[in-house]
Amino acid sequence: MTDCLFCRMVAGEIPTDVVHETERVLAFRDINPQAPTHVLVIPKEHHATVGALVTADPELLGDVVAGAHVVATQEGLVTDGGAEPGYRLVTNTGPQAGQSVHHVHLHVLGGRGLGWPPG
Ligand code: D5M
Repeated sequence: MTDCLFCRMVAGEIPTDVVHETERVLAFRDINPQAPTHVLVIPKEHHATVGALVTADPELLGDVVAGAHVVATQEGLVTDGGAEPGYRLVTNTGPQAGQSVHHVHLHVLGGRGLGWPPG
């Protein structure tokens, strides 16, 4: 039994709205969506931050980014620089960035205009 929320979701202990899954990656809808599409993409293996993940297993980070691309494609957000809507990938690291779950995750955000710079 782990106290990591996302590890518990990987283990099937908490209801999870899964939109994409591979052997090593899970993608599910954020419980508090900030845009029409707001999906979190995580490695099933626990790594606290993106820095920890890329240091330990850069190939797995690639798998997570590939998972985000699949999700964006499924959601109709992928663009080649043309008129398609596009999307944003965010990974918050540490308290000043607002990381609240210490299991690395990519936010896939899209479906509305997104302001820049972020708050
Ligand atoms: O993002 C952590 C994100 O995790 C935040 O957007 C809410 C989301 N969250 C928290 N609990 C759940 C559950 N149970 N299901 C789905 N999504 C969840 P951070 O960048 O760490 O602030």
